[in-house]
Amino acid sequence: MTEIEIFSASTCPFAQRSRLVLIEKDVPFSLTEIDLENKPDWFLKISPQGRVPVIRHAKAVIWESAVINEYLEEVFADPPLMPQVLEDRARARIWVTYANDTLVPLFYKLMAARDEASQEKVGAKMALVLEFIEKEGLAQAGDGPYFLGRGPTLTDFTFYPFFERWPAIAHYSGLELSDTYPRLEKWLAAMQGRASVQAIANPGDFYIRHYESYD
Ligand SMILES: N[C@@H](CCC(=O)N[C@@H](CS)C(=O)NCC(=O)O)C(=O)O
Repeated sequence: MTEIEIFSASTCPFAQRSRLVLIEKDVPFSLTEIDLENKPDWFLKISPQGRVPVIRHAKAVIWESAVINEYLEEVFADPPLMPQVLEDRARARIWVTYANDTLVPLFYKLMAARDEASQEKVGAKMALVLEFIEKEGLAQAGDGPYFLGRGPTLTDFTFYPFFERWPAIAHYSGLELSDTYPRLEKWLAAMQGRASVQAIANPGDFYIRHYESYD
């Protein structure tokens, strides 16, 4: 039985976060792809801000990927994608907030930077963010490979879509994920090895084409 409907767009990193959580939890769902350039009227009635992702579960309509993911975690508790220890749960949320407040806006700023001066300026800020993730976020996980240790949590699925799109960042801004960030590389390899990620991953070229004229 289909329990959940998700309204999504294949290019959307926020929708990808929630699709990954649904797959990880093995929740039956139906997916409706929305053309964001040409949103149908019926979709605008479901999604108050006209954005994806949105899920519908019985009478509940929920949006904002971080909120959707917390909702899925509460309704479909098994397998858990949050740590059990309260302090660790708080830490997972700290990094979800960091992804949303710091990484994501800078990601789009860097994607939009198409001249050398702004690439250098925004690229330097992004390098600091990567270093912070490496030395403050992933370092606390011991041998990792995930943000909270040996098992993935909502935090990992919050960050991952932006790193799947990194080939486009590297292509347009020149900022590679080099071996300066060994923990980040190990984390990315662990994420790329997951069946959920492989089931819906797009290749780098897909994103290079998608972000060709981004501003
Ligand atoms: N903060 C939201 C962001 C969602 C978002 O920006 N979605 C984009 C696609 S990636 C969208 O629907 N854009 C269409 C629009 O804003 O008109 C979340 O985490 O779900």
